[in-house]
Amino acid sequence: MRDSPFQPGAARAATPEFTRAEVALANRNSGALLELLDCDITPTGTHYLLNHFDVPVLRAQDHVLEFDGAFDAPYTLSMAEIMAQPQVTLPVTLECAGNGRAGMEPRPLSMPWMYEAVGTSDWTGTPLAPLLERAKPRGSVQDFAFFGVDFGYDKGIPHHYGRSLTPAEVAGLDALLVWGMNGAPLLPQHGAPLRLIVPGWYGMASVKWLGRITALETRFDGFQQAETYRFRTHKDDEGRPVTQIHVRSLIKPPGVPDWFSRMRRVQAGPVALSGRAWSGGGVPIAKVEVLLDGAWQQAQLAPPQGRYAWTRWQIDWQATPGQHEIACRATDAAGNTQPLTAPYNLGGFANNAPHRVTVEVVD
Ligand SMILES: Nc1nc2c(c(=O)[nH]1)N[C@H]1C(S)=C(S)[C@@H](COP(=O)(O)O)O[C@H]1N2
Ligand SMILES: [Mo]
Repeated sequence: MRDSPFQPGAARAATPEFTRAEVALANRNSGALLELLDCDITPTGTHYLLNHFDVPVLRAQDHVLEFDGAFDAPYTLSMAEIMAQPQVTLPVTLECAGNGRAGMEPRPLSMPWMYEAVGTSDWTGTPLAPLLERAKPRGSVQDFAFFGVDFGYDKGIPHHYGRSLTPAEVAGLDALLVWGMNGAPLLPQHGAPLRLIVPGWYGMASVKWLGRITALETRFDGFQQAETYRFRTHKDDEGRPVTQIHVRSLIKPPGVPDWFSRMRRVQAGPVALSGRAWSGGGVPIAKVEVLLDGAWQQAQLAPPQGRYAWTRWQIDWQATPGQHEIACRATDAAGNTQPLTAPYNLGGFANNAPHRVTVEVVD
């Protein structure tokens, strides 16, 4: 394994591709380590992060969740009262809607995710719906708005991070109020002491540092709901809201990496390739295909890990010397397949084009 297929100092181009602001965002918002895709549950400290503003440090003993607005019985709950509710633990794959953004042309300027904005955790909490019911929402309610404690500016607009769900969406989703992650209390950067988890939807719906739920008799028009997280093709396009996760898959990169280029060195011969595939809305994965030596070949799927969690796939490859590009693409049970090029949108959302990995196979 000592012969190097990589040139010393090759590919260290000085041309800046990403702006300083994008690199600064990438330093704050870490992504998954693809070599850990073998783990059914992403080790907690390696779960991706997406924090729009600053991480608030909140004490569970002081934190409360307020229900206000168009409820007939508005109330406030302490963390102790929330944690005394019926408890469930659910494995859920969370993915940022911006995953794949850096691969869109032209690249929208925001967090420059390539492939790594995804992870699976065992989330512990209590169902949201019964606690909303207890506050007696009026029949006229159109939206429930969920507000984080975090506050900042985007495009000049000051706001608490806030997202909404309609009463029909709440009824159809298994949303949880969550205080635990992988058997431990939530970490500050993942929303401690309380967050929402909306299984099957992109991560933006899973509001962290949840402090207030407001029932509205109009549609919620907060920045993170109405201004962003929409599929828009031009500036004046009203767009469609980003909701469920689109089908996607990743490869655990085989062999060993080159530090700078991340290209892989693989020994010729049989190679066991594996990875993960997932879709949104609780729809199972039906098929994963892997591009090997120019042909898409069907991988084997492991049994599903849960309705909202990713599925492991594997395939054997006879690697022959030379440079190869391998790729994978999944199809879900609703018949959605990853497109070779995802449709462009201004926000760079839901780019689920196949994951491609370049490998140098050596004898
Ligand atoms: N309050 C609050 N909630 C938030 C965010 C945020 O910035 N503030 N980011 C959202 C986005 S865009 C994503 S992808 C997920 C990321 O959750 P994680 O950092 O725990 O992986 O949290 C969501 N919830
Ligand atoms: Mo996100």
